[in-house]
Amino acid sequence: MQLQIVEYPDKRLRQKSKEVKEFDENLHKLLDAMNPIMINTNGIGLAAIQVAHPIRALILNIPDEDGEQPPENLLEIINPVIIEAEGETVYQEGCLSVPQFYEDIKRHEKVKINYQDRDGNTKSLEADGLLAIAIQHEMDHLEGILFIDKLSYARRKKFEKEYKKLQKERKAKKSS
Ligand code: Y12
Ligand code: CO
Repeated sequence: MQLQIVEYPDKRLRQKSKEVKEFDENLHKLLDAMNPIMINTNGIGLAAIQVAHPIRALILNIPDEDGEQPPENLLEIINPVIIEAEGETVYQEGCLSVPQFYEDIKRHEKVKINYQDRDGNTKSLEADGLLAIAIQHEMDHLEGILFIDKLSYARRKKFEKEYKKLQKERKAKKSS
């Protein structure tokens, strides 16, 4: 399956993703294809909508203390729901759909989620640290929300200006 990352300001990122009801080969093929894209682009999290599949599925692989992302650490999270959230933390986030931009974003420090695995089994996960932040970032994608939506008005304006310039430069580079 050939997948490409959808980049801001593509409107497809603003869709609300649909609940996964079929835990079949199509879902498995999509999840299997998402993993190499995430790893090869130095990502730690990727929602299906970022590869143009608006379903409530996301993958995460938080680097270990050596910066490695072994396949056994891969988390596949389907139809997640946050059932508990506490605390506050700020972390500099980035997103594969908003290349070359990083910004401090406030999130809950800890979350507990219920979700399903690729076979539809119900699971529960308590997360803190970077995992909790990444879960919240990826779950926002399922609602069509991007981390840049959380910036102040002034910061967002600055971002739009900088991002347009970057996009122009990237386009010029590609066509040269
Ligand atoms: C903290 C940090 C990130 C998240 C959400 C998941 N975000 C990512 O995985 C972002 C990855 C990313 C990777 C990049 O590197 C390449 O594309 C090669 C990158 O660099 C550029 O765009 C040039 C930007 C972002 C949650 C919490
Ligand atoms: Co993202």
